[in-house]
Order: sequence, then C-alpha cells, then structure tokens
Amino acid sequence: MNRRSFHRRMLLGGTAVATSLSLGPESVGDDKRVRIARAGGEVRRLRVYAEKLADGRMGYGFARGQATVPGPLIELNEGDTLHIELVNTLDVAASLHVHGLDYSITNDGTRSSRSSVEPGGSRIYTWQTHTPRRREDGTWREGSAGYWHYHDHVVGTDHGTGGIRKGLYGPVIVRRVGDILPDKTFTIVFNGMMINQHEHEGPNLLATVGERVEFVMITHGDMYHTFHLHGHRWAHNRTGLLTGPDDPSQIVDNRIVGPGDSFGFQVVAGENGGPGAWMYHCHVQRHADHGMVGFFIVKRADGTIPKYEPHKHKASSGR
Ligand SMILES: [Cu+2]
Repeated sequence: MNRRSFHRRMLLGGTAVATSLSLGPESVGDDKRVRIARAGGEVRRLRVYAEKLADGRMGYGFARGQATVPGPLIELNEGDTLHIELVNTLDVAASLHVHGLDYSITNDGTRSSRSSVEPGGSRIYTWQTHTPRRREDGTWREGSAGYWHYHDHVVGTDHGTGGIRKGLYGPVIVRRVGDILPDKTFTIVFNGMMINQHEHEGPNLLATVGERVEFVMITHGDMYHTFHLHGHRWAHNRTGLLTGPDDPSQIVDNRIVGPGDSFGFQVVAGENGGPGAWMYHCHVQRHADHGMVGFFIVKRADGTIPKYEPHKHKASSGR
C-alpha cells in the first residue's frame, strides 16, 4: 500500500497560530505525488446560463446550450472573490443563491432582496471568501473552505422550490491552501427520491484503482436520507481526510443528510477492496428499493471490472 509521510508546519503570524498539513514535496506511493491547493486572493469572473433542457428539466451551464443537472462545479481558493454573471434564458425569473460564502444582501439571490434576474436579463453576483483568522476580540473566525452549493431561490416560489425541483442547483468547493486536490470530482445530489434528477437509478461514476476521487454530496427536496458508499470510508470533518494519525475525526461510510446540506470527501478508489462496481445509495431501505442507487465503478488499470455486467445505467467519468 501507499506509504505516506506527514509533517506539520506551524504558521506563526501575529497572534494567529495555524496548523496546516504540508504535503507538497512528499511522495505518496510509487512516484505519485499529491497536488495541493494554492493560496487564494484572486478576483475571478464567470458567466453562467440558466436554461431549460429539452426534457423539461432546468439547469445551469457555463455556455449556452450546455446546461447540466447538477450545474457545473465552481472551485475557489480561500481569499478569492468571484464575480459571477447569471444570464437568465428561462421564461421565468431565476437567481443564484450560494451557501457558505460571503455576500452582501444585494447578492443574496432572493426576491425579498430584489436580487433575482428577470427572463432574458442578466446580473452579476459577487461572492467572496476569506481565510480563517483571529478576531480582534480574540475569538476564532472560521474560514470559507468547505463543500458548498448554489441554487435558484425564486422559480416557482420565494424559496426556489420549482427551480430546485427541476434541477437548478450545483456544487461549490472552497479550498484552503494546502488542501489535497483530487484526480476527479463527482457530484451526487439527492433531491426527493431522485439522484441528480434521475428517477429509479443514480448515475454511474467511473474511476480507476488508485485514483484520488472526490465526492460532493448535496441534498435538496423534502426528505431526509442517508448517503452510503460501499467499500470506502471517509472522515467526518471538513475535507473527509484525516490530517494525521492523531486526528480524532470519526471514520464513517454512511452519513445522514437533509435538505440544504452539503458535504464532501475524498477516497483512493479501491484502496481497501480493490476494483469492482461499488454501490452507493440512500440507506433508507424504502428509498434504496425505490431506486436511489448508483455505482462507483472502479476499474483495474487495464480497464476491466471484476464481476460486473454493464447495463442501462448512465455513466459519468467526472471532471
Ligand atoms: Cu433516502
């Protein structure tokens, strides 16, 4: 198995004392190195289109005609500012409301704050992020890093119930300097009894043994669920990864989730059980039986998969 060496670095600046995991130059297994997130502080610009899909769903996309459900992943580093323009091609007002980041009330994406976008219109929302630091009163202010999400807040009702029901949602990841970067990221959204707006089956997620795979798990709708992944485990903390041998985070392979929740984690595909079509599903039995199930398909390096008969499930190779 992979041999990993960790060391801790103390960052001393003023009254702030931070401990971070430094993995930059370290070796992980056979000439494999992890990539780590750099420090933020950039001003970035994006344009996102709200669109109706041919099948009646609604989605966000970075270009016209390319809307997806879930919407595209937005990745930032702590300290970055994002100016994101929403172009509304729908025939109803829509918005962008983000969880976890910093924004003024005029960037809230709600009707009550007059920050929605009329049909055919556009507007720029500004989302900011910050690093953890000590307040002047000595208390600790959290940083923005986390697995977050965005969604419409005005289609159908003042809570965006109609937009969310049709697919207007997507993931946001804010990384802290030094966070380990994945080889690929998958987004799983439980929305009612659907996964990523598919009824009776979830998408298949394709990876190769040894790949560092990141999951972003978001929940919408009216129901509580449990997210379970076969053959893999993660830490119940911000990143889903342990920071070292003394990290007290609980290790889990199942987590209860409710509407508006989001979390994420990374696994090394097949690290514990090897290749195979590993199920992921809601562990509420009735929901699983209804089809809240998909497969995390971990291939051997030669592309084969043991004991697996491909069938109708839609496959996704991540990004
Ligand atoms: Cu469920």
